[in-house]
Amino acid sequence: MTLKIYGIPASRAIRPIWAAEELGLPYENLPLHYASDAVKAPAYLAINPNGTVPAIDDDGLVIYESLAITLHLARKHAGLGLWNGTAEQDAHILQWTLWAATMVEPLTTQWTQHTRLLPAEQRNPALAESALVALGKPLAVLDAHCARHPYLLGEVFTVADLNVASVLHRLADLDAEAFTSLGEWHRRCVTRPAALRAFAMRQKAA
Ligand SMILES: N[C@@H](CCC(=O)N[C@@H](CS)C(=O)NCC(=O)O)C(=O)O
Repeated sequence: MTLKIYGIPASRAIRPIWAAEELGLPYENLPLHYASDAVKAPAYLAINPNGTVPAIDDDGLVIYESLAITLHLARKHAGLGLWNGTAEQDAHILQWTLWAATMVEPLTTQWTQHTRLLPAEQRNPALAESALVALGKPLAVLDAHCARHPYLLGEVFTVADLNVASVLHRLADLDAEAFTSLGEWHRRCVTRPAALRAFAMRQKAA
């Protein structure tokens, strides 16, 4: 198999898995758990020196950072459904991807850590709450955008939608309650056949 995706589906590895499913690419998933010794072992550190998942080996090209991986796959397979290859599209794809990585993901990570990922005794409800309050601002921006366009770049689903929707995944139910347009856009993204195939892998592995 020329495309190897490292990381269990119940991790940020779901992002490249979803992208590969959208693009119809054959791939092999190597289900390394992020909390296992294997991600800190020399063999894997040679692939991703951060000791985190995901990483990919795309026919010898090794990349880490989940959102960079999805951008790479979309560009390499331009025209297959995640990017049509125009400079205008590319600019907005980068805008939304960097927005999600810098304005949203640190807060969603803080919220997730303190609501479900950390052992109960280490969770701090005040930190969960302050992340949620701070998220109100970027989510209102996204909600206003989604009220005017079915997808982030307009009429068609692109890798920008995949990246932003996957960063927001854990918050989806809350978003749907507070931000109607955002919730509808998110549902459109995560009920795509490729998304459902990717998420089914997560459930199967759980
Ligand atoms: N910014 C990185 C974050 C990667 C990351 O933190 N992955 C988590 C799993 S979702 C992990 O491997 N954690 C293990 C650790 O931090 O030791 C990306 O998007 O790929």
